[in-house]
Amino acid sequence: MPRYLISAMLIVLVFSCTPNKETETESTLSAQDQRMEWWREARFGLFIHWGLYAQPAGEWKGEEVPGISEWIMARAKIPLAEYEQLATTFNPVKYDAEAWVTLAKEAGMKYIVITSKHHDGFAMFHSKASGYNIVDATPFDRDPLMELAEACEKNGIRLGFYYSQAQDWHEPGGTYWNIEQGEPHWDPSLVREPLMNYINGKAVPQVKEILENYGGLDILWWDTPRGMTEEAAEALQAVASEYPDMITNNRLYRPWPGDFSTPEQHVPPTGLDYDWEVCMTMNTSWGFKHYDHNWKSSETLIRMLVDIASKGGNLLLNVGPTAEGEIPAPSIERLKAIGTWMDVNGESIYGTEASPFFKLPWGRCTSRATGEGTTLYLHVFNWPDNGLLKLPGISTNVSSVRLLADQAQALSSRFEEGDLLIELPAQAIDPVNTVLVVECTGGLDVKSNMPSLEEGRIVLAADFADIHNPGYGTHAILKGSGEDALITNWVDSRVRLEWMFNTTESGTYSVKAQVKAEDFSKLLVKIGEEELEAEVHATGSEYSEMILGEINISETGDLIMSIRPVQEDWKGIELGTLTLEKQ
Ligand code: FHN
Repeated sequence: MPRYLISAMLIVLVFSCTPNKETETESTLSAQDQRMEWWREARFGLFIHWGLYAQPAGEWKGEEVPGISEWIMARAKIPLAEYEQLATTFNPVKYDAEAWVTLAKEAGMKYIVITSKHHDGFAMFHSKASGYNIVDATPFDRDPLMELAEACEKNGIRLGFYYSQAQDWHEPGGTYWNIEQGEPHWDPSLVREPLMNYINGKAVPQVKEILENYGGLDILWWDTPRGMTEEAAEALQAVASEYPDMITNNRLYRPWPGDFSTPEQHVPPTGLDYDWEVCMTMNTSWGFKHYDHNWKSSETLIRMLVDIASKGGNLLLNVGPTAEGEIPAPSIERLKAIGTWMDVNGESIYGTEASPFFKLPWGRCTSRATGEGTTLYLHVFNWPDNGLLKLPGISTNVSSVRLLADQAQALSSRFEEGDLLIELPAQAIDPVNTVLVVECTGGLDVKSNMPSLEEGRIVLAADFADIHNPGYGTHAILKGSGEDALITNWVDSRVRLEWMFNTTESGTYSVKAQVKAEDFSKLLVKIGEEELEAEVHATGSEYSEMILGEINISETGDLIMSIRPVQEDWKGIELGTLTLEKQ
């Protein structure tokens, strides 16, 4: 059963039902579709993590504090009274809301979500419910979120506020990370009170303030429901539901569907059966951390946006402004590079739908229904050496193939053995991602290119793997395509790989793999209920083909093979093509 249905059912159990459930579900769904319309069109937004934590910027009393910078208060176990002192010097005089909004717009973003209150409990807006806010507690005599709301309104950018509804490390009733494990708050001066004191005394009034005073928010972005209760969620939801056009995410409570789900710091390997938005940092920390130089390249970010759009999701890309109120230069550089690409290619992202193809080794596809048929946008990451781009298993009428960046140039195409072959210019227009526009008229039928049994073998190329990377951790990276495709950087033992394939014959199969390993590691290969523990011996700096063992496949049809590290015996490997051979 799809996850959203399970969640929806649980919500119905948790929160009261109406006498006519069916009618309500139908009308709720269509109201949801309506309020989600702009968001589905937008595809790309800016996340801003900005608060007092930008001042220490990852360092406390001369020591670097590991982890994400907005967590410094908890990580360094800073007593309230000391952390509060940050407010007395927080004075972001270089803050320019118009400049931030213009930058987001230039990057091709259509909405902004900013932290109105993060876990440290400090409100970045003028709050009557708590004096611990930027207007009343700092020398900065301005409400930056009011200025941002005005700039967004002026520039036609949608606005959302992030609000940490459960974790509030500053309040006696607020929760913190290990509260559910019974761990005490690190500051004993904070004499604990019931959660509802905080919810009714601060969270509900503040949420009312942000919803009432900032011109009507488009998104309310809840975060970390640690220690939340049904009662607390009900109280907050009662406020949010006064704003039926506003979108909320799924983090109010567990389980809670909201309007969209929020994969964090990783891109799901396939599309999800629910609206979703990946939230992602450009370096590692959400809040500004002055020594976090782990920047993703513009190429990675552009391809990530495309990858997400090709699976039907949105990208909320983060910046962490400084305590002076400036967006760091490396973030600006990347946003501008994305904007340059979006200026030319935005049509292939906004309002598009997921790819109809199973896998495209050379890149990604986004699509759009037209009056006459379908427009396919082919995002070519790897420009083929032979000048021919293969669109596998497609049956349709192609009325034209053009380069999005140079529409005057029509490209020749022909069908061969059920594939569409497109003749490309010798050079890619944009080595990061050149987009082709294929106009299809009439129906569109796509035959899956899922690997299948042919002459006793099933070939599972690395670029056909679904990579399940953890949100926080080292990500495995796919390099190259086709026979040359490799899974590199597979060091985190939580990363697992999956391949879908089809077989018409059950029986015993040997599993062969091209592997590079500097040390001994163990893997668990699984197909259905069958498992194979495989030993990978060091190969040195070269790839070597090795037999991982034999596995029984008891069913036929579409199946999934997964490979995961054996945690205690994992040193990391690189992986090329896998082959299953019928014995
Ligand atoms: O703990 C927070 C973290 O600081 C950051 O705000 C992210 C953004 O999605 N949310 C939480 C972790 O899931």
